[in-house]
Amino acid sequence: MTQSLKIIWLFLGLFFLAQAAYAETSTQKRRIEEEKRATLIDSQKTDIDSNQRILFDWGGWINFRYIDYDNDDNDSSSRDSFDYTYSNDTRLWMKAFLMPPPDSDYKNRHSFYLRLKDLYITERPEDTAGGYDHDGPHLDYAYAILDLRPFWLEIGRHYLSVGRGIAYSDVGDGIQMTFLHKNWKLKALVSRSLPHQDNIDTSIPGYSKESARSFYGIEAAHRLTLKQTLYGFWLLQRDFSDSNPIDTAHTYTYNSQYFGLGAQGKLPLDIDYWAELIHESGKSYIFDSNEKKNVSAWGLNLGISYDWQITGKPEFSLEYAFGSGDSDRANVTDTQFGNTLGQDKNFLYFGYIPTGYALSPRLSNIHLYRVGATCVPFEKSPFFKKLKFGINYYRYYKDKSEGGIYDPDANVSSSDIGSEIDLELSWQISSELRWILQYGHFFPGGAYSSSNNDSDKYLSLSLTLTF
Ligand SMILES: [Ca+2]
Ligand SMILES: [Ca+2]
Ligand SMILES: [Ca+2]
Ligand SMILES: [Ca+2]
Repeated sequence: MTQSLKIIWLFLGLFFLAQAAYAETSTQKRRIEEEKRATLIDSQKTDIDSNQRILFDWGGWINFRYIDYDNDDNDSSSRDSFDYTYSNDTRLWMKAFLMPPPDSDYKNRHSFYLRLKDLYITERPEDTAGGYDHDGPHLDYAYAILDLRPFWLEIGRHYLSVGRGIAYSDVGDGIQMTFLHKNWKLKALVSRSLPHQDNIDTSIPGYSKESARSFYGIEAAHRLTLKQTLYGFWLLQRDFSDSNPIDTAHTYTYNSQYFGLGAQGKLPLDIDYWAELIHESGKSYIFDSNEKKNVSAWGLNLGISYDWQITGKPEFSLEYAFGSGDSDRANVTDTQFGNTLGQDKNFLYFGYIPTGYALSPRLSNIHLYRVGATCVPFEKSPFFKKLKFGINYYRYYKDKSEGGIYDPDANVSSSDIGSEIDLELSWQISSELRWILQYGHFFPGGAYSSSNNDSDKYLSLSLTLTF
């Protein structure tokens, strides 16, 4: 057995030795899926300089993960209902490219990509409320890209988004058309939520693995200079979800639209920046009275980051994110315990923004401040050159102190939600093996009552094999 194989088995062993709590909230599931998606993105690309007319390739990706979660309930005196999980996620992909003839003026490249997903999760010991969940095998992606330049048509099941992906980003069944001309990029999309997708509103009967929402979006981006891009988008979300069993006493329909403006590029000293402002409007229902109310909400994300070009590749970032809240809403995603009075000012969105490992809040009724750094400390070492260390510090405040946030335990009327420190150690051991450790510690603030303000801890160990 080689030295590197021994080390791999050592890390695998750590999976089964570590003991502690968990079951993911939907924001945690989403972050994990986004991180997986990022490591799979290369499988969707191809080598442009090939001389062959038809390229075909396939491969696989297997992720083993152990997650321990402690005091999701912020109460160390009561047993955690979420303790820990083991998961095994397998993705198999294939792709085919139809390339232009060599030495021809015709440059169009059409492609097809297919990916299957099979996720198996074991939650806590079987002698308690835990159990198994087998999600799959599902069709993860299946899409074709038709290159009709200056138009590109993407058809099928794939990842769609507008702007930075906060208002909307998800895998959906849909069509997207992109038009590129000089410094302009225009796109239009229509998509439908996936079958078996959980409803964002967990108060609707049968919310689990049942959701029916459609998204219609347009976006225009203009590159002003090589270093500055401005963009704007409009997104319409229509809710066709039904309660199951049918609940005639309550209406759960949540229809919304989003208008966004953004900019990204470089500041002096080569500092990267991004800025996006989103206004949400729409209609939601009050649970008890079934009164229809207007939604009027805001989202904002601002950030800068700097890559220092020295040994160790240090990178620093600063970020602010905001999602407006409603003072009479206890729950930020549901109709029940949702808006009870007047306008619904809660920002509810269908995309993603990273908000940390442990508290992992939605961007609703919250101000989030983040400062972070990453580095590659041993880039000169042959074995550890792809070992990367990252740290993030988060500070969270409520927008409306009387309102609730994504964590139901933060139910005291105080704007101080608390702070969190997240650490990540990732190591690309070889081209086939990647190991990641993530640890998050959330320190609750005044929004937690004195009997419910113990720290949340999150620990994840992950090993990914690709072939
Ligand atoms: Ca635990
Ligand atoms: Ca909590
Ligand atoms: Ca507990
Ligand atoms: Ca209200």
